[in-house]
Amino acid sequence: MRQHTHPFVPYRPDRYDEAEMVRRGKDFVSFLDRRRSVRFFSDEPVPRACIDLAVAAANTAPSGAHLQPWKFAVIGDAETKHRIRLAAEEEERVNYEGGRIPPEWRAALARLETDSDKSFLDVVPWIVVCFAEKSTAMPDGSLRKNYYVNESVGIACGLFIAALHAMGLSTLTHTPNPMGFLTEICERPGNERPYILFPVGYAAPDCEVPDLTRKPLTEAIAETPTPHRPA
Ligand code: IYR
Repeated sequence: MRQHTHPFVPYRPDRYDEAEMVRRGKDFVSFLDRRRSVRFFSDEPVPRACIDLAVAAANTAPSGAHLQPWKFAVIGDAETKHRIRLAAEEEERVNYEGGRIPPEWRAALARLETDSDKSFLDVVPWIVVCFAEKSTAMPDGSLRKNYYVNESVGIACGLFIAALHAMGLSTLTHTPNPMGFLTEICERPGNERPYILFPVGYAAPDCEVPDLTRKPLTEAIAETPTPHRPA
């Protein structure tokens, strides 16, 4: 028996035979591969329960020292969504029309056809803003430092995106730059910093996305001194 200084519980994750492992893996990849980032949304209402479920999925993420340094602000009222749109567009006008995005970056973005128009922020039924907590306010008023905040919150956001996709919902990993205005509009405390803004809804019936492909596995798997080639 291992001796522990803190409580531990047994953990027995599901096991499958090899054929079943591959089948499940392929199904999962095919499911994820059907996801696309969306900029054309329907204004059709989405149940709040679905947003809560996506946050619940995010909330399962592994995190540094299990300190779970994320907060998700859920905005569904038209007035706040509009304030966010106006503030995001103001910043993005400086980026696109004021030259804050350098030419090389502009060139990389060209195929996405993005511009300073962020009208989707008015259209979507929900905006979810993920905030990262560099530190967390404790009940006694002290501040507890968090660890690996970017890694933890990034993983949580990935799970959030996957959960929305599982429910037939669409989103965009939107990072209006800079996004300090979200702290003010969402009335969040100073220990939190806006991390990603997610417009959430159904894709518009006439939604289009850039015709992009994903890089092949041979490029995703790094060369190492002892190569294990993809099967
Ligand atoms: N923040 C800008 C620019 C932008 C940057 C990247 I990297 C993108 O993948 C897409 C857009 C905007 O939201 O338009």
